[in-house]
Amino acid sequence: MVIAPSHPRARTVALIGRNGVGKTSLLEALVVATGGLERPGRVDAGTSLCGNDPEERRHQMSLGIAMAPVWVGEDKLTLLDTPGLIDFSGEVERALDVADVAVLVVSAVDGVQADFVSTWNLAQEARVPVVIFVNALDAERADFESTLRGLELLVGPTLAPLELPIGEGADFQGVVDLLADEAITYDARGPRRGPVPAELAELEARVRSSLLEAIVVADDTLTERYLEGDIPTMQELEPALSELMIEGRIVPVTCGSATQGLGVDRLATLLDEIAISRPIPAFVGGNEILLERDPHGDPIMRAFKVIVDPYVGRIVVMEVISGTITNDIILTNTRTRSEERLHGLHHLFGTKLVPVDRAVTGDVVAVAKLSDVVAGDILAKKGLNISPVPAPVATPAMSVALASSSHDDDDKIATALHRLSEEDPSLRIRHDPVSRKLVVDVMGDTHLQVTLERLRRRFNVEVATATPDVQLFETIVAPRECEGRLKKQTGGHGQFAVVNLKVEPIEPDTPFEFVDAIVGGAVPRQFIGAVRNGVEKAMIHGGPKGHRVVGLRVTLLDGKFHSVDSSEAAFDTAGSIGLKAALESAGTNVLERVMEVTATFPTEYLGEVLNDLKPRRGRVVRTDQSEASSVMLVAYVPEAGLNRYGLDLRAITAGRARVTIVQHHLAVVA
Ligand SMILES: Nc1nc2c(ncn2[C@@H]2O[C@H](COP(=O)(O)OP(=O)(O)OP(=O)(O)O)[C@@H](O)[C@H]2O)c(=O)[nH]1
Ligand SMILES: [Mg+2]
Repeated sequence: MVIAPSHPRARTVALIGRNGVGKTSLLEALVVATGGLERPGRVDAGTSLCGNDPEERRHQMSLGIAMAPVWVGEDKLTLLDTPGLIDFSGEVERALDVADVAVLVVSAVDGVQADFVSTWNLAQEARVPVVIFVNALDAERADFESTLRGLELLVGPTLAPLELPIGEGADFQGVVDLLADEAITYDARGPRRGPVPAELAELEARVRSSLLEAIVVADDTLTERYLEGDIPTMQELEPALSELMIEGRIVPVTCGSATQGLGVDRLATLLDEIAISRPIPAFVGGNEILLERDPHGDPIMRAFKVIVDPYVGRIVVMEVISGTITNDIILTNTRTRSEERLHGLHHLFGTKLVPVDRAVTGDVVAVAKLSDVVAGDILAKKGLNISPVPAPVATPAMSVALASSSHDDDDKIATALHRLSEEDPSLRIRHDPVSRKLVVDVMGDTHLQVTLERLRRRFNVEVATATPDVQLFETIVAPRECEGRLKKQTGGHGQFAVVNLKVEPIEPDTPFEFVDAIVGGAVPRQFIGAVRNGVEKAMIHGGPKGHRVVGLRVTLLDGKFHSVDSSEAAFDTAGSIGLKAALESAGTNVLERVMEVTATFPTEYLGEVLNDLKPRRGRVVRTDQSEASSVMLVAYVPEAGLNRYGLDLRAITAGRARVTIVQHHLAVVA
């Protein structure tokens, strides 16, 4: 492996795109093309740098961010490989948070599909400049032209195709550089330049005009010239194109094959030219600002990923926001205010750690033995008051209850899950107080499956899963007066207490009300609290239908006591007896939780989203269409209909919905 001793500029590149388009293969090819590896490994043979943990191999897909550095000349680019399956889109968001530029990979076989659109949208939302790489041009059924048409439809006039493939499928040999107007073909000795083949003339003319249009549209002076009929030459357009690409105002398209290594060297050079260090949003002294990436500034770093390595232990991966970081530097974690010494900086080549002694602004380093640093933390020179802007919390797609054989196992499973969630922030663990079960929130079926496999392999725990219980409640149907009487004589002291209660329904969401209407000491003062306790205990214990009782006002109207045989315990029991009698004689209604669902998504999906709410017994409260292309929908939906809502909404809206779900009220089960 080539490791440059020093590197004045460092930046980060995220490889994004749908499942199986060739991101992990492209990372491998970029490392080879830039001299970091002699021969590429293969994802399908389990020999690639990234995507090689046992679960990744089993599922044949990337499951989390993986990385490797490449050097293009003196510059270092940290490549972040991301998973394509939508279950793991949280990882894509985290990579985009760090990236200076994103390579959006699309397969020339499948073209632009719904998943491509959702990844494109993620990059747009993160405001990361995008380069599109049309991959797999060597594959059978590769179709560059139709892929390009799909891209033109999605991206619009800012799409700037820089290259054309020469041949497709088994005939794929290289690319045409549209700016230089020359062909680059590849053989065993590498790339070779030559004239553009005549059979491509027609396509070249069309694609060059797309490129010309993209440059002209983004540049005012060129637009003016163009409108006056003065068409600039490609040589004249070149400087404008570079500038526009650097500013992220146009979307360049390049093409090639990751597994054949064709066109990949050109992508590396392009990335090096256009990636500039993006400023990082942060709170400084309480105000949100963009932190400039100053190589000569104070040392500041941000943690973005935690990895638990079987040999090294816990590793925190951090990007350098400003300044230079050297081995053994002491920085303050601005969240915990504790000082952290950075023993041992490393570069990560896939899973391999390579020690380095310094890291410059824009660089990414892995640091071991930082037990209190979590993803999102900022480490800075002592005295700097900088805190991170919290990342939005993704709504889980589904929840699953975990069943284990004993309580001891529960503790073990909870500990193991917490360890996994450090590496995988999309995994959330809760303890359901009613069913007393552990519940995990996951981003989809594959996410769940991988989590269970990791529990088994790493922690040796086996769990069964079940749909989480929906919590039900009950309340009295109508007001009722009842007596609670306890009279026992079992040798020595007896037990005696009588209470007369009026039990009436109130709003089920309001707290329990207890009214003391005793006059003349029918129940002595010191026993009134015990009556209330007894009533509350019976409510928690459950009504005639077995659910916790809520929404009651209980009035203690009257009672009787005995100077020797009455006690707190006796009045407590009498309170319980009285309440149970009232519930049984008046009858109860079962109540369920109704959640407020707030979803924002492109307006075109509104009809389908509304249809989907019907079988869930959802009631639309309002829709807000003040944003031109998206709609915000608020609906009340019973909890029972929501278990896989995140997943279904994602399918309906091609992953373009944001949704929050909070408890709103209780309602009688219809
Ligand atoms: N013919 C051909 N096959 C490719 C190319 N790139 C990738 N593949 C194959 O496509 C399959 C998936 O490639 P990966 O690199 O794992 O795809 P990915 O985008 O990382 O997939 P996820 O991690 O699941 O999102 C593998 O079997 C690769 O060998 C290519 O350029 N040409
Ligand atoms: Mg992959």
